[in-house]
Amino acid sequence: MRMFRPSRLLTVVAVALFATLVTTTGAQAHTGLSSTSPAADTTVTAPIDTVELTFSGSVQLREVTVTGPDGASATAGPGAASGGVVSAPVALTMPGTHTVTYAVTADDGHQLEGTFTFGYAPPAPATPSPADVTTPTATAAPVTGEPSEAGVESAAADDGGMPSWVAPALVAGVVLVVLALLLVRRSRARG
Ligand SMILES: [Cu+2]
Repeated sequence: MRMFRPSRLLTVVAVALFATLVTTTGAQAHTGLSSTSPAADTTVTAPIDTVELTFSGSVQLREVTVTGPDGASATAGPGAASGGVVSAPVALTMPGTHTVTYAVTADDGHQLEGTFTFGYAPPAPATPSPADVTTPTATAAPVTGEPSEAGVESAAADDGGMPSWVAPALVAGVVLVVLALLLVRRSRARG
């Protein structure tokens, strides 16, 4: 009988150790970050207005920040936590890597902190429109702005070297001469 006692003791110890292990493992299922939107290390091509972090349990928000490629804040307002979802309004203005940094307190009292990044690569319809705007401005500027010498010179070149005022002056001169002749004839006819 004495021979079995040490083995029974061992069995009890083994069971106790196993139970402790199981209990500890169960307690280690802490709240964690389950997913994010945008997903970490992905690139969005369309503008988004919210970054969301989904945790495996309820959390209380301590801080959430989103910074753009230039390091400036890309958040458009204060973040909020609802259950296990933390959301942060954002306004993405710069293409490039954005960094999301969060700090929450899980319901089990543990502090969770972390960071992840996502890229922003919007389509570029912005490139043609500034060109369209610039082109008319550039062509309109010389015409309306300085019509003096540049305009006269280009007109002169088009007329084959003759200054642009010559033709109107000739016409005016001819008209004056004709009028003068008519007046002279009329006055002679009366007299
Ligand atoms: Cu925990």
